Parts: sequence; structure tokens; C-alpha cells
Amino acid sequence: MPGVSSFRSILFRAARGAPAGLLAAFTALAVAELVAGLVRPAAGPVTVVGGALIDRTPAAVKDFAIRTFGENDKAVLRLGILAVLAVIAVGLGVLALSHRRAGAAGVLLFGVVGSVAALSRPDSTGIADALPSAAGALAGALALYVLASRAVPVPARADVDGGERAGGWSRRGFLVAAGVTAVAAGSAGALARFLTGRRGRGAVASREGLVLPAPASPAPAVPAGVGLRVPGISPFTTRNADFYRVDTALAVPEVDAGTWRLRIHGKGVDRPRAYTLDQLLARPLIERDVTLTCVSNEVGGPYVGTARWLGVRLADLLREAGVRPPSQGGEADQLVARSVDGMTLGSPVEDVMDGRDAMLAVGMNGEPLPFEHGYPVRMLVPGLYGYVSACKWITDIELTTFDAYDPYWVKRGWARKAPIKTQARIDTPKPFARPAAGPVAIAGVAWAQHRGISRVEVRIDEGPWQDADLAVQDTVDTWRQWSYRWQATPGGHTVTARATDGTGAVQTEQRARTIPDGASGRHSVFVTVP
Ligand SMILES: Nc1nc2c(c(=O)[nH]1)N[C@H]1C(S)=C(S)[C@@H](COP(=O)(O)O)O[C@H]1N2
Ligand SMILES: [Mo]
Repeated sequence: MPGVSSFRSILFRAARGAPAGLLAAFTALAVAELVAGLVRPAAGPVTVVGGALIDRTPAAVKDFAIRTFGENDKAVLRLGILAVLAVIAVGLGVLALSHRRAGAAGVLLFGVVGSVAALSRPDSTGIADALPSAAGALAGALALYVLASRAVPVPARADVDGGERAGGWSRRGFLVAAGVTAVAAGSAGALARFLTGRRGRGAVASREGLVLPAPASPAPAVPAGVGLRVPGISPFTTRNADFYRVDTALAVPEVDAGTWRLRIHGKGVDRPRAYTLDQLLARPLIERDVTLTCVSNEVGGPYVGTARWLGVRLADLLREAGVRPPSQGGEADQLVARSVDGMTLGSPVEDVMDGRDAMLAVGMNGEPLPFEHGYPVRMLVPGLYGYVSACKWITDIELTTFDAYDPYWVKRGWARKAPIKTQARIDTPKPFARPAAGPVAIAGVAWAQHRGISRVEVRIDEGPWQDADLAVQDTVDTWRQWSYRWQATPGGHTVTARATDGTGAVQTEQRARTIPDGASGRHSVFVTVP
């Protein structure tokens, strides 16, 4: 019965091919991570392929990913890559049963993809970065070749008594080979974890051992009354654990502060220099409350937060290096900050040196910067969106011009210059809330960094704009809480808020998308009063 036997043979192929392919893929990844643990953890295949995908993702898709998956976007990407690999691995496994060499060659092809991706990463440190993917692919190809050769049918043969013994599959041979492969790959994976963990521990120890000096210029005491007592309103200071995180780093860089350096060089730098962390910490430090905002924040969105930052005044370092702002005849109008993972961000030199508290921050809310927020040092320029100012894991500052160089996001269609737009956000009530009729507290935060907030107004449906109560302003660089007591009446209502900045400019009602220079329009929420 050829029909039955070919059906069974298909089942057999899947039953052998799938585990063979998956085991080979597992072996490849484990060996690659092991070699990456020895060479450079950031050169691991999933990290470099993921990074290359992030860099090539169109802005619209990236926006969608951030909107849909929020801060889990990177975990989703990792899982997606692994899922795609698994499907391909099963395919290669089945192929290898009949074409061993072709299957193995397929695995090698992925090694090429990984190696090319590794070498194309902006933080690539040279040809050694190709090793993890190459070694992993070799191991994976070998594993697939061996497993496939153990999974072929034993031909039918004549028995001594003259009968015929049916052909079959040597289950044992395959299981033994599979078991050996699984144990070997599992051990490689465990060793890889150990090695990467040990590297990370150096960075963790350097952070735990860091004692932040007291600021020479402490933040002015936060005035009483910056915080309103309204349930559901964003606290004035955002806890580090709650602070939003936006970056392209698939693996958070864990920098050992002992080996960290910051270079300052470029156009108009008469005295190029490199600083160690200790040299920066020995300087007079400033401490400031600053609200940071992401250009990808939708109207009403979560990518904004306020922290108390401790750091070195950036303009002082630049002046010591001989840099002058363009308004004083300086040649460089763009400061390009580069991170250890190759990210580049460009800020106007004029803004950095105009007297605002632009800084190289080492502390966040009383502790060394968390790894996710840029340990050991990040840049901050009050008033500018993060992507043009807030370089985390910074290691290099180059003075150049806007004509001469486009940093990472500008190459991808975002604006060269991006001051933060004035926004009021309604924190409470939440969209589609069902507050009881009677007094309802409408409250939130408003920001227009470096201009300050002078007024917030609230409107119910198409009614008149009504002044909200403003909390005390800390500084022009921080957000300001506001609240409005509404006498809610039964029915569906749209609540809208708008802010006025310190120059008297009212927040525009013109809706704009986040790309290229930040969302605009007014935040509103719809509620139903039963
Ligand atoms: N090295 C590096 N720095 C970076 C980024 C990045 O992707 N890589 N993202 C920037 C963006 S877009 C923003 S909004 C801020 C966010 O800082 P946070 O994650 O500490 O909130 O960091 C900026 N600095
Ligand atoms: Mo951002």
C-alpha cells in the first residue's frame, strides 16, 4: 500500500527532521553565545540580528511596536527572531533527512547572516565580532549532519530463514545522537550564561561601589506644594523603577566604570581630552530636577518623567576644551554624543552652552544611574527631546556641524532639531471611566521644559475653557501638576486640557504625529457619568 507507507514516511520525516533541526539550531545558538561570552556578549547572533532589524525598521513600524508592545517591544522582537529560527530549523531538519549536505549548508548560511549583521553593528569592534555566529553555525551544521545521518531508514534485508525483514528506522541510534547533542549544547549554553554573567558582575560591582559625591550646587529645595493630593495623578518625582525607558539597545550595555572613558574632540576643540569617571566626579557637581520626554510620546502618552539628576555641567567641560557656541564665533553648531553601543545623538551647541543646566549626569534620584538609564554617565539637555540630547552610556562627544553629520534618528527621518512641545496630560479620570455624578477631580501634569507652565485650562465637551488650579512650579525645566474640580452631570462627556507655557504661548490644537519632531494636539478623555 504505497499510499499508507508514504504517509507514514512523511510522519517519520517530521518526527525525525523536526527534532534534528531544532537541536541543531539550539546547538548553533548555544555555541554562538558561548563564543560571544568569550569575545563580546553584544556580538551574540540574536542581539546583532535584532539590532540590525531595529536599525532597518521603518519609523512607522517602530512607532507601532512601541505603541503596541511598549517597553516589552524588545522581548517581543527576541521571541519573534527565535520563532522564525525555529520554523526554519524544522524545515532544514526535514530537508537534511534526504539532503544532508544541503541541510547543513542551510545552517551555515545563517552563520553568514549573523556574521554580516555582527560586523555591520555600529559598536562592532572588529572581525572577532563575526566569530560567535560563525562558530555557532559550524557547530549547528555539524550537529544537523550527524543527526540526519542517524535518522535514515535501515534498508529491508533478507532474513536467514529466507523471509524478509521489514526495513525500519533505527530509533536508538537517533535517540543517542540527539541526547548527546542536547547535553553538549545545554552545557555550552550554561557556560555561556556563566561567562556573560561574570562580565556583567564587574559592571554591577563598579556601580555598587560608586559613592556619589555631594553636589557643589544642590537642587533648590522642591517647594512645598509641587505635589497635589489627587488620587491617580503622576507623582512629581518619578521613581527610577517607574521611569520610562526608550532606546534601541537589545541588550542593555553593562559598562564597567573602571574602564570607562569620555572623549571630547572635534571642530573648535583646542584641547581634546579624555576623562575617567573619577575625574568627572572630582569636579563640582550640580543637582537639578529635570523632566525628560520622548519624541515618540503620543499626546497623553507615558514617555515622560521627572528625576533629580546629579552631574557635571557640560558647558564648563566644553569651555575648558576651548569650544565656543556659534553665537560667540564657534565653528561647531552640532554636538554629537556617541554611546558605547554606537548610538549617535546630535544637540545644538548653542542650546548646550546658553546657560541652561545641560549636564553629564551620573546620579538619578540619589543613586548611580541604573543600567537601563545610562550607567555610568548620560547626557541631559533640559528642553530637548531625548533623541537629540539624552545620550545614555555616553563615551564620546564630537563637535561638528549639522551640515556635516546626521546622527542615528535624523538618518531615519526625524528632525535635526527638536525642542519639546508644550503638553498637558490628563492622568485622572482614565479614558472610559465611570465617575459618579457630583464633584470629580480632573488632574494631571503639564510640561514645556525650559519655558515653564503658566496656565492649564480644562474644557468639558464644547463648553468654555476653565482655569485649572496649578501646583507650585519647581523650575521651568520640570513638569507642573494641575487639577480641576468638575461638577459631573449624568451622560457621556469629553474632558479636554490645554496648557500655556511660560512665554504665554497656548498649546496648539493642531494635531501632529510623533514623526518628525513630536506629537501635538490636545489630550482628551471620554467618560460616562452614570
Ligand atoms: N545610547 C542611547 N541613548 C539614548 C537612546 C538610545 O536609543 N541609545 N534613546 C534616547 C531616547 S529616544 C530617549 S527618549 C531617552 C530616554 O531615556 P530613558 O530611557 O532614560 O528614559 O534616551 C535617549 N538616549
Ligand atoms: Mo525618545
